[in-house]
Amino acid sequence: MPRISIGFILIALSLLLSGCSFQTFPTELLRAPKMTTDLNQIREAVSYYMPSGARLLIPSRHKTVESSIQEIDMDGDGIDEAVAFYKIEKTQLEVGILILKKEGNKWIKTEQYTDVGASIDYIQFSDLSGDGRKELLVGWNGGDYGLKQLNIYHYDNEKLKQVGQMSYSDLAIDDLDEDGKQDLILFNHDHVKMETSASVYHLEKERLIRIDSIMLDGGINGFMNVTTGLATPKQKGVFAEIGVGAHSAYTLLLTMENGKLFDVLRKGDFDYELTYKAQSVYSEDMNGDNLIEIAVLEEPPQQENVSLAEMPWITNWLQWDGKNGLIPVHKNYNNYTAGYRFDYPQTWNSYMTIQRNESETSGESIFNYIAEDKKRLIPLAAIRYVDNLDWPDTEKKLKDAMTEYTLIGQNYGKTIFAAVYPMPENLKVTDRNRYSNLRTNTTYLDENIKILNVE
Ligand SMILES: [Ca+2]
Ligand SMILES: [Ca+2]
Ligand SMILES: [Ca+2]
Repeated sequence: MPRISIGFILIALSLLLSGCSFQTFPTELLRAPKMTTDLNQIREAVSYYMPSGARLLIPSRHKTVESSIQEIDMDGDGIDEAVAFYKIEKTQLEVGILILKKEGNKWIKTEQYTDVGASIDYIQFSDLSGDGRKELLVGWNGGDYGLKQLNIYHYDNEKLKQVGQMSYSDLAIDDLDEDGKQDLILFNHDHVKMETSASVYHLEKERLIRIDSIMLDGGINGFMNVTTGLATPKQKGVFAEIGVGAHSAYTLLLTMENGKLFDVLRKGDFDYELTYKAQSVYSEDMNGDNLIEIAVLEEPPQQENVSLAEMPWITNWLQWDGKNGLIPVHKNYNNYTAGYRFDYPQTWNSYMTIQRNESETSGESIFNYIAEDKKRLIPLAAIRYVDNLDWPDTEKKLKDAMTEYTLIGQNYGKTIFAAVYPMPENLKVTDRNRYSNLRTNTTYLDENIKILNVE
């Protein structure tokens, strides 16, 4: 069964919501139904308590929290409070946190906290101290040298109290060693001193305690993405995509055991060739088996005259082997111009290559069999896209030519469709046999080409 892309859900939701008069965020609606019934009331209460000239803030980067108003049980009594973040437009560095609780039918203010910051990078609610109540973690943008500042607050007797403050470039929270205590991992990259480090902290009572720290590659551009999850069925890890050079990247995998951090895929002197890629691709659980895969990019055969920017990369998804290597688990072809992902047939091998031709309004990726003579390219399938306006005309032509095709969907104003080619008649026996083994059909293409997220 095809996995339903988030993009699809978002499109469906935005259609459902088009009649609403206030701005809503899809994530809020995907949670418990109570969100929708109370949300308007909370929004009204929040705007009542906000100072004049203030506007709500949304974290700029981390998508863990997509809304500026959160419903979360801060004091552990089983009832959700509402937490809002705002900025006062006139004073550039003043930001506010507002906490409301529900009394009877009304939302009333319990805390209004003012802090220094320009905008919000990150918001998270996590029980770092392990007392059953969640701490509020806010990452403020605007520090020196591009560093951000993480402030950690307890919520006690309806008041916020700052219990920790650290600078960071990127961060993650998870129980990495699965000992029941949340681990806070902070990455710091100082591009002036050319130093990078990863440190893990615990919050003990009201103090941040550093558990371990390791040095990383100092000569990097910075952190592009950080995610945590299972690296093997038994071990969690932190996966970080790190930018190097003009457009390249590598993925760092950190694990934690007995209070120590391990940089498990590093070879020798900050050599990460195992996960190096010419363009960044973020780690994710791409096959739905609950383990996070790391992506590397493979150049298909016969691309000698193709520039790196135009390369039709095949994405190879790899899992950690639990030691210092990686195991390939899946391949796909991603087209970010049209926004689709094509899960490669298992039978497709080194006899296959991809030709990609793209213009402003249309494009095609042709999947070719390389004949035994290594010269002739014989097409098996193609994924194409045209401007939505051109689709009726294109469809008529496909029908007139009796092309075997399937309509995949629409993304970024483009219509994506896939076609299969008939086998040419004049093939030699070897080519005929190989070509037959590689053949695909519109049912396979329909199920294995997915529209990528629309943001
Ligand atoms: Ca509560
Ligand atoms: Ca832990
Ligand atoms: Ca997976």
